[in-house]
Amino acid sequence: MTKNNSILFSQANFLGSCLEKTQFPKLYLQRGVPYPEIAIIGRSNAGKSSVIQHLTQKKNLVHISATPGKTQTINFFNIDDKLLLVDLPGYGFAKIPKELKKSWGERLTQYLEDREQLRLLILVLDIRREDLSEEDLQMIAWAKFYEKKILFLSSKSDKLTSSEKTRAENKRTQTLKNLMQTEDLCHLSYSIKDNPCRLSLKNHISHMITL
Ligand SMILES: Nc1nc2c(ncn2[C@@H]2O[C@H](COP(=O)(O)OP(=O)(O)OP(=O)(O)O)[C@@H](O)[C@H]2O)c(=O)[nH]1
Ligand SMILES: [Mg+2]
Repeated sequence: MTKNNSILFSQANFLGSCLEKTQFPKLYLQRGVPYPEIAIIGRSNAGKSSVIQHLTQKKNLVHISATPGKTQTINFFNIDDKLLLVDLPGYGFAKIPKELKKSWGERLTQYLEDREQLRLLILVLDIRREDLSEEDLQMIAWAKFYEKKILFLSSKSDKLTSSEKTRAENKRTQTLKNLMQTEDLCHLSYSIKDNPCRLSLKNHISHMITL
């Protein structure tokens, strides 16, 4: 029997913006099974919210800004009444006050540890950055420890020439293979200016999570 597992991202509705785990939405499929969840994570300004907007093709669903630190809360979206997509505040933005930074870190950790239904992490990494940040490495270590799947997205690929892009992709794939200690990983380049990227991301997501 073949099951249609494709996620179309044809409907996206904002469910709420919160910081405390008591406020996280609780949506259930039949028999009390929570909606599976995908979280988009990465450095501030990496392009996380832009990926959500591009994927859902819905204007004004998320806040996008050239200034880092735009998304400051955890934002939940209902996708096709099948799953939740979560836009997380970015890490690594130097200019936010120390106290706020600390509480973001704690809240991010709280989110990650609370959401058993988290099926997939999409780690957004600006393709132009040669090295992964300390926080990126921590995220990868966390995902490995909790056996969460990760899809690596090298964002803003339109900012490089085709040869620079190939070089950056290959180098990063190798870095990620070393870190994950596997040949079997999912690493895609992404540009919000490119429709085939969106289709490819949708296909990969549909393959990586079971509904
Ligand atoms: N050229 C180009 N610009 C992009 C792309 N993706 C994102 N951007 C730009 O990068 C900037 C940051 O994008 P956001 O989506 O707000 O980044 P974010 O990761 O959500 O940032 P925080 O909410 O601060 O953590 C914006 O100016 C976007 O327009 C892309 O694929 N190509
Ligand atoms: Mg954002």
